[in-house]
Amino acid sequence: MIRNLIAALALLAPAIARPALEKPNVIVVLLDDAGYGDFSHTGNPTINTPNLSRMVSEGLNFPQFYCGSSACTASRYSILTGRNPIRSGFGSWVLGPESPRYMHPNEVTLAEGLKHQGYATGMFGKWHLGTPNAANQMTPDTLPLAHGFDQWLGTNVSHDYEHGTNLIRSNPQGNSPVQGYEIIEKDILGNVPVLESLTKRYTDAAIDFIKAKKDAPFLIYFTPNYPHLPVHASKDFQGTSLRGLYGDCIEEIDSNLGRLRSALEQSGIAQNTLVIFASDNGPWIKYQDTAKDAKYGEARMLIGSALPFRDGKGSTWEGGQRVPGVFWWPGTIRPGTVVQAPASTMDVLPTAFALAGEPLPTGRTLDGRDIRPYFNADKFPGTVPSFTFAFSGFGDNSIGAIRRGPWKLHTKIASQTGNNYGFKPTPEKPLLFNVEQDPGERIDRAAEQPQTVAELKKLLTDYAAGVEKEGSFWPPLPKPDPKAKGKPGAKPVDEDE
Ligand SMILES: [Ca+2]
Repeated sequence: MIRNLIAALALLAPAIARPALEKPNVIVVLLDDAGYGDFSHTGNPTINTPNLSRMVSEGLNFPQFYCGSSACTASRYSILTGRNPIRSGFGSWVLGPESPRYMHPNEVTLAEGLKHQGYATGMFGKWHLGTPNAANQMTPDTLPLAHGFDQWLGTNVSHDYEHGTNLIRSNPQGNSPVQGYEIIEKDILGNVPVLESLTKRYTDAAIDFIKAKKDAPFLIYFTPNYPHLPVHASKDFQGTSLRGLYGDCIEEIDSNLGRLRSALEQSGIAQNTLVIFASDNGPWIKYQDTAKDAKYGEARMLIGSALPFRDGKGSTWEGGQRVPGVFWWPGTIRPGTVVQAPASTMDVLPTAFALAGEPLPTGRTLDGRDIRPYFNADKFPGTVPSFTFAFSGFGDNSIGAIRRGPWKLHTKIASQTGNNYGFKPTPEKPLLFNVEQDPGERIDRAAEQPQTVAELKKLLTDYAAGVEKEGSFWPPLPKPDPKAKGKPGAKPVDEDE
């Protein structure tokens, strides 16, 4: 009787919270194709994102924040490995449902490192780093559980493939498409009820995960499918935003951000949790003038804004890779912190590993940095290494531009719009912009800054040579052969990005 009473009391007693800096929980929220200018805190006049604004006012805002690539797969490789996607060996910036390649098992991911430190690891949302298919012998190495995640609910690729986009969850008893998984819905592109349910469905699962894992450290990688085309919002949010369906979709994500926050607060672990918010690339402005599209509808109304930056998804202009970068950790990051120095999603892994006590992986180059001193210089003394950033905005992940300090040098330009804005750089005659004084990259300074041009040309050449020398975990691909459809070395067969 007494023993039962003590046991019952023990259940009622609140768990003793661990110190805030001891293996903090990490939640990474990564939107798909949202632009820099799509949020209240970046000045959008008709999209209301109060929950993100609250994270900004209570946490840290990086106005100069970059994602790892201007396309989905390559960017997701970067945030999960801390490495530039030119190191991936994918041979393409997007891996469709038929692509043979996937995240190589030798890569060390954010989830693997934190799992090694005892974290529970959950993923909720789009993966896009491999699909089991005939070209890779249906290997389960293509999917999240092979890369450090304990559980997953989400889609293997973007939701706009005619065939091969499936809503999948991990299930130890499941065997579709491979052992350990269960396909919940197949080919979801035309399945509007499922598409409208995704954002809330992922959040519900993430909240269940928070409640179940609150007494020990955890990682949540939360990757909504939106606002990638086709854009959807649930019935509760349709027609609620001044911006139309695109705004409804973003506001639904913002509202669910608030639900995640409430779950942390109700579980008493907000002070033990670092939340990071970013987008995987800029808005898909290739469709900004498309009045009617079979898959995407009136796409021109459903494209976000990269302003004040030029271009968007799929380009080496700043609009391809400038995204919101918000970090929230109450009690550790001081409210209202603004760090004007540049940072990127590649910094997430080295920073999270340092917080968890996990050594950095060896035998490979990491491009990201430990940026903890930006959070709070008293709690994390030290200096952050200087920022050098290579832009790999091409289908083959090759480098077209490099930034150091305020200067950005372009040797070739990628844009899905077909517009070069009047510029024609070459490796011999590159463009040079001061992207702090001229964020829209309008005024070429190359002629008046020959010394800077020479230094950045050398930096780019040396960086590319270093990548070439190190290689990737995948063998080199043969030269593209348009006839070799679906085989390694083939031109990517999937246009979806
Ligand atoms: Ca994307």
